[in-house]
Amino acid sequence: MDRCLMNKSLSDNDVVSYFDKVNLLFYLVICDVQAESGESNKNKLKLYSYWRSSCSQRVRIALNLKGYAFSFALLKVWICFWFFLVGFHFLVLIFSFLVTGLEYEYIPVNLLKGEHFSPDFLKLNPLGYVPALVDGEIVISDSFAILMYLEEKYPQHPLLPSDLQKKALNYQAANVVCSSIQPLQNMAVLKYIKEKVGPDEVIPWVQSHINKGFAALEKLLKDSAGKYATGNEVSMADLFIEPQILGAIKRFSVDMTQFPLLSRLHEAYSELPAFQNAMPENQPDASPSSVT
Ligand SMILES: N[C@@H](CCC(=O)N[C@@H](CS)C(=O)NCC(=O)O)C(=O)O
Repeated sequence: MDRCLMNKSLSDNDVVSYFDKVNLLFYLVICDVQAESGESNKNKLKLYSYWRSSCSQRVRIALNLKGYAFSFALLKVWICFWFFLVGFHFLVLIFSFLVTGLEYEYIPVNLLKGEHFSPDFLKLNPLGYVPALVDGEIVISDSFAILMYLEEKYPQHPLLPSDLQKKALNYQAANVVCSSIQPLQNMAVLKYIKEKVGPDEVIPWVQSHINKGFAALEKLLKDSAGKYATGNEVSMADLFIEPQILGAIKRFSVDMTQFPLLSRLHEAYSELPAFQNAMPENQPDASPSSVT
């Protein structure tokens, strides 16, 4: 077989050796890009997480999204390159890049066993809450702070739109969830209500706060929502909304028919791999039989 490549006739051997060199070059370029993007820092990025924690889930989605965006950028480069120079022989390798997110080490913190109050974990977050992210010397706890950190360090797949109004809307929707809903259903709060008020009051308490927050989100997003909360791209608001909807449905039996917009968004999220992989049941520490 002869092949004309860059105005030069090549024998079979030439093609093979050219092929190998190009392959090696690509491998090195990819390692370099991965190092830049943090994908190779497997030992560096550590997420302290609990499978059922909605706050941890926000961060897991972000880590997945940031990785997927990176992979799709690489995919385009690879497809063009191999199509024009070599053919489709190695296209299959590309797909391995599609199924990975930004790599991180998952460190489970079992809230039911009180591991979040261990001296070691309290060094990471003095409040004793998951998630916490460790990136080398940098320790960040609080999902909002972590997402802002990831956003700046890994600009691929931006979580915040450049439009100022939409950006503000993302902050507001995220904070409806992380300030006005989730803290009111935290373990410590539910334990207090159960013990001081009565076990039958726990679910009505949580439902009333979720209903209030979800009603506000429906109004807040009604003019801005596209396929997702603030348009047709996934953005920060979505990362807060989906874990809260999941908890509302699975743990607190909230009637979602009251919230048509949020129900539609929930459907859309369920189709996205970055959201699917971040689901509680897909985490290494998942224990479907346990109850929080
Ligand atoms: N604002 C914090 C809240 C963190 C938080 O409340 N985490 C929950 C799990 S979603 C937790 O660790 N709860 C333990 C407890 O209540 O003792 C964040 O967004 O990360």
